[in-house]
Amino acid sequence: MSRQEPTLFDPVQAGELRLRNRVVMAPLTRNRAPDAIPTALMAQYYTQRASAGLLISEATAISQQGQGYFDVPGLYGTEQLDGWKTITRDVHAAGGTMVVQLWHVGRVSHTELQVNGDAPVAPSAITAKTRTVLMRDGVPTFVETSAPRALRANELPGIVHAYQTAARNAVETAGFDGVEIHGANGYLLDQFLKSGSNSRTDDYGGSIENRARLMLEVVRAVSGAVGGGRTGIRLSPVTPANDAFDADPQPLFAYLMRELATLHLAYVHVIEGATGGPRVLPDRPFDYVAMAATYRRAGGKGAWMVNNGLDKALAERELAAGADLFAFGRPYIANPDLVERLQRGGPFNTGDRDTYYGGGAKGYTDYPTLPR
Ligand code: 8OZ
Repeated sequence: MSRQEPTLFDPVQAGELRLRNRVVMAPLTRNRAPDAIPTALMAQYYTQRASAGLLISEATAISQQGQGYFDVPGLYGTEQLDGWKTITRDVHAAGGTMVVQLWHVGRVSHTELQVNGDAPVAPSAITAKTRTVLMRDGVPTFVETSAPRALRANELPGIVHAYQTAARNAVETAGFDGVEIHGANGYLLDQFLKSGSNSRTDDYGGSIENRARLMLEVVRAVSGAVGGGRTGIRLSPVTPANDAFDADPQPLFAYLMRELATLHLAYVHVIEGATGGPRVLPDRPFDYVAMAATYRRAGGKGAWMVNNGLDKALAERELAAGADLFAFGRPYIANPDLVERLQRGGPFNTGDRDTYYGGGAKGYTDYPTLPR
């Protein structure tokens, strides 16, 4: 008898994480955490979505220096950890599994959000051609990012340590099942990785090995603290988000895959194409099949998670091609019961863009589920 092929709705193991299905809620910035403290409303929002195989939290700052937007949550204060603890308790009571996304924005920030109004930090003093969002008279407003200063090499151990501390607190104190290192979308670790934002001449710039060094130090420190089987990483090889650019990404990500394969991670999460945009960029070709094959050939056993513009049919094609987990972003804003809707073939609610970032319950916890 032939073995039954798994479906999107069958359980799967990702490192130490036993997931009840393969549908993942992608990390989604929603800017509803005043003073960086997670709220009861956020607990309601995540718990509504707990039928996902895995919930990945919105990007969450590991330190004040890692902050880049108004009202995004943190993991570096007692009240922040207490807020998350309520959320993970409620998600677990609903049978869900949840990791927190560890975030340092690097140069994608503004002096107003930094300690003492300092310049944001980056691999090099190169301003990102992008904007952040600050609150102005109660209205979320786009502003140009501030000019960053280059981190000194002797500051980098402190940054690695901040990731490690945040990860430990996330699991031991806040009750998360694991962590996802945000290595994508033009934030700090991606800034080090890519040639467009890193012109350093020390051990952290220049060659592929050097540009990948900080990210790999962070992965080792975090997985050392909470276990590789509770650690995932998110990558975006060619996204133009936040002015990210690498002149030759294929060998860069091949090197990363060979290194990550040795660290026994829960999963590798790959944004295919432009974050929230086209999956294929004519001026930025990239072979994701080759990237995954390099990881597997090097012995990588983590789950392979794909993201960007998925619908059921595309997720099923990627499943047949060997991917294990399927991260849905925007569909999860408007469909708390997305798993059931995918199972039934729809219908799907459409999200209201005006309430994506900031605000309260409207456009956040008020999307209907299907009648049972
Ligand atoms: C949208 C708005 C602000 C931040 C990312 C953390 O792109 C984000 C983000 C997305 O990874």
